[in-house]
Amino acid sequence: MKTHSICRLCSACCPIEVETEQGKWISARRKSPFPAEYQLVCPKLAAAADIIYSPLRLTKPLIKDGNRGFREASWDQALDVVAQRLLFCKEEYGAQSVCWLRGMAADWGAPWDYANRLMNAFGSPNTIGNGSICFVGRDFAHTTVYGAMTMPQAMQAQCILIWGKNDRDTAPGAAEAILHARRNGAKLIVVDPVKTGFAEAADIWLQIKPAHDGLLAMAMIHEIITHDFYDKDFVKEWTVGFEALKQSAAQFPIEKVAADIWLDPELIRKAVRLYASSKPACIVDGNGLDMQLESFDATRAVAMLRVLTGNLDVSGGDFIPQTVPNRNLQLRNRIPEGVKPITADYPLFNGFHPNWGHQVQSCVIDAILDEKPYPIKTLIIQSGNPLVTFMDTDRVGKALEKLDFLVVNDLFMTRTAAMADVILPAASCFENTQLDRAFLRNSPVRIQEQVIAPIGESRPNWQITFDLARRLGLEREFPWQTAEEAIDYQLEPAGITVAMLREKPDGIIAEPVQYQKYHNHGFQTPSGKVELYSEQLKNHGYDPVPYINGPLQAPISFMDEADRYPLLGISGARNNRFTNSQYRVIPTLLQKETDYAVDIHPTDAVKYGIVSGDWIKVETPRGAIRMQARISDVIHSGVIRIAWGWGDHNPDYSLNRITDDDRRNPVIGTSSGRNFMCRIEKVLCKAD
Ligand SMILES: Nc1nc2c(c(=O)[nH]1)N[C@H]1C(S)=C(S)[C@@H](COP(=O)(O)OP(=O)(O)OC[C@H]3O[C@@H](n4cnc5c(=O)[nH]c(N)nc54)[C@H](O)[C@@H]3O)O[C@H]1N2
Ligand SMILES: Nc1nc2c(c(=O)[nH]1)N[C@H]1C(S)=C(S)[C@@H](COP(=O)(O)OP(=O)(O)OC[C@H]3O[C@@H](n4cnc5c(=O)[nH]c(N)nc54)[C@H](O)[C@@H]3O)O[C@H]1N2
Ligand code: SF4
Ligand SMILES: [Mo]
Repeated sequence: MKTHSICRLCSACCPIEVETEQGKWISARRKSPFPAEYQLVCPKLAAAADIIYSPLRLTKPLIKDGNRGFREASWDQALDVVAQRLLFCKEEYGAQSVCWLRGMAADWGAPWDYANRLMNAFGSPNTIGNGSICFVGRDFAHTTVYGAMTMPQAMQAQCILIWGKNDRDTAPGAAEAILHARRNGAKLIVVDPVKTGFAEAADIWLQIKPAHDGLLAMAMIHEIITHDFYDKDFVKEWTVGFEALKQSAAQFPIEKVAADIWLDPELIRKAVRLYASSKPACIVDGNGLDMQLESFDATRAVAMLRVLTGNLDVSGGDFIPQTVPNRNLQLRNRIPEGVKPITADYPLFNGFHPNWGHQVQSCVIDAILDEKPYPIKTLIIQSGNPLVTFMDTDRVGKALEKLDFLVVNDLFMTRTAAMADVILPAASCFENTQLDRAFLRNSPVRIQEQVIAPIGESRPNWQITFDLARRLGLEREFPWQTAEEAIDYQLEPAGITVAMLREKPDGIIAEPVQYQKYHNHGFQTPSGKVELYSEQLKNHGYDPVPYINGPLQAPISFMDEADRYPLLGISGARNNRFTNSQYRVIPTLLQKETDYAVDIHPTDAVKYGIVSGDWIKVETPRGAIRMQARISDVIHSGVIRIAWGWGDHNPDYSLNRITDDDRRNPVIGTSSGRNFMCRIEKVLCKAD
C-alpha cells in the first residue's frame, strides 16, 4: 500500500511516499520535482525502518523507582502521576512553576499549539521552545525589518547568495532547487567559514571569519549605497530609516573591515557587484547566522541587503510567505493577569508571533537554578534532549537534578530521559497524524499522515497532550478525540479539512501566489514599511539600526580570555545521517567512527604536533571534551571544527559541555554555541 506523508526525521519536512505491507514499513521515497539523476538521497529516510523498529525504542511508560531505575507502568498510571504532580505544583507554587519545554522534533509541528493551549489553560505562560538558538531568532530579525521571514526563490533566481546554510546535508529539497538553478546558469556566492560542497562549487566563496557576518553585511550595504547599486524607487517609497542605515554602514567600508574578517577586499567587491547586478537574486540564510552573540543584528543587516537590491517579494527573489488562515489555538487570554513568562526579559521576541510560544531556552535553566524571575519546579520535555543540545550542559545537568519533577516524552532513552521521574514513550513521526507548522506558513498545505500503527504502547504527541489535558480537568478545551478533529478545527478559517487534504496528497493551495503584496497592504511592521530603522527596538532600549553603535566587542565566547584560549572553535557540520543528537543508536546510520572528529588545519597541526587520529583534549573555561583529530583544510588556520551532536553517544564527545550560556544577545537571548575560543592539547597518540 502507498501512503503520502511528510517525513519529520529532521526539520526539512520532506513530502514522501511510503510503501507498506500489512501495516509494516517497507520503503519510502522523497518526492521531488526533478529527474532521478538530480535527486539527492537522504540516508535517514533510507534507514527509517531501522529507526522505527529499533529494539531501543521506548515502548511503555516508565516511572522512576526508588533505586534510580524505572518500572513499567500503564498509561493510566503514568498520566495520573503526572497530572497529580502538576496539580500539586499549581497548588503549592502557582501554575507558572510548571514549564513545558519543546525541542526541535516538534518545532514545526502542530503540537506547539496543543502544548501552549494546555499550559495556558492550566495557567502557566511557560511553554518554551529552542528558537533562540535555532531559526526563530532569525525569523524575528527578518520580521522586524519587513514583517515576516522571507523564503528564497532559488529555482527562478539569477544569483543565489548562500549565507551560513548547508542545504545539501540539511534540506535536500532546497538543495535540489539550488542545483537546478545552477544548471540553468544562476550564479552562486557562498558566505561560510567552511569549505562546504556549495562553497567549492561557488562562483565566489567568502570564507568569512566565524561570527563576523554582521560586519560583512554592513560593508556590503555601504558598498551598495555608495556605488548607487540600490533600488532608489523602492527605498524611497517603501522604507523608513535609509539615512540612518547609510550612516551606520559608513563605519564599515570594505577596506576597513576586510582584514578583520579574514577576507580579500577585492573579492567582497566582486561579490557585491555580482549580487547587486543580478536580477532577480535571493539570499538563502541559515543556522550559520544563528547561535552567534550578534545573530539578531547580523541577520537584520543581511535582510536589508534584500531590501536595498529590490529583491523583496519578487519572483526569483525573497518571497514574503502567504500564511494559511488558521485558528490560533493558544488561549493566551487564560494566563492570569500579571503572570509573566520566565522569558520576560525578552519582551519583543516573546510577543512577535501569535502562533509561537516563548523561545529563550536558557531562561528555563535560570529559572530552575537561580529561581529568577521565579522558580520552575516541574518540567515537561517533549521531543528535546537539552542535556546534550543546550549550551553549557553541565549547568543544564545541575538544573535537571534540582527539579522537583521531570517528565520526558521521547522515542529513546536519551541522557535527558534517563533523568526523568516519568517517561512517556512517543510514537515516531510516521506513527502520527499532524499538521506541520511549515505548511501553515505558506501553501501548499499538506498533512503528515500516520503511515503505520504506533510501536508498542507508544503514543503520538497530540494524544499524550490531549489525554493529559483531560486529566487536568481541561475537557472543554480539548474536546477532540482524534488528531483529525483538532486539525479540522484549526484549519476551519481556510476552509480546508483533513478529508480534503487526503484527496490531494500534493497539498492544497490556500490562495494563489502573489508577489509584491505590499502594494495592497504594506508590510506587517509597525510603520507598514520596511524598517531599516526601528522605532520599536529603540523604545525597548535596543539599537534601532544594526551596528549603529559599532561592532560588539569580543563577539565570540571567551574572547576576553583569548591569551589562554587562542583557537576559534566552531560547532561541527550537520551530517545527513543524523539530526542533532539523534540516531547514533541506529547501527546502519552509525557507520563511520571518524564522524566525531575535530578538524584541525594543517598549519595548526604542525604547530601542535598533531596528526589525524591522535586523541586531543579541547578545553574552554566551561570544561573539556576529548575527540580524535582530523587534519583538514576545510577550515581556516586558527579555527577548529568540533563534531556536533555526539553527546548522547558518549559524554566525552559532548560539544555543549564546553560552550557558554552566560553571555546572550539582549534581544533574542541567543548564546553562542556556534563559536567560542578554546585550546587543544594532545592526550594520546594515534599509535598508542
Ligand atoms: N553546539 C551546538 N548546539 C546546538 C546546535 C549546534 O549546531 N551546535 N544546534 C541547535 C539547534 S539548531 C537545535 S534545533 C537544537 C536541537 O535540540 P533538541 O531538539 O534537543 O535536539 P534533538 O537531538 O533533535 O532532540 C530531539 C529529541 O526528540 C525526540 N523525538 C523525535 N521525534 C519525536 C516525536 O515525534 N515526539 C517526541 N516526543 N519526541 C521525538 C528524539 O528522539 C530526540 O531525543 O540543538 C541546538 N544546539
Ligand atoms: N541531516 C540533518 N539535517 C538537519 C539537522 C541535522 O542535525 N541533521 N538539523 C535541522 C536543524 S534543527 C536545523 S536548525 C537546520 C540547520 O541547517 P543549516 O541552516 O543548513 O545549518 P548548519 O548546517 O548548522 O550550518 C550551515 C552552515 O553555516 C556555516 N557556519 C558556521 N559558522 C558560521 C558563521 O559564523 N558564519 C557563517 N556565515 N556561516 C557559518 C557552517 O559551516 C555550515 O556550512 O538543519 C535541520 N536539518
Ligand atoms: S531530509 Fe531526510 S530526514 Fe529530513 S525530512 Fe527530508 S527525508 Fe526526512
Ligand atoms: Mo535547529
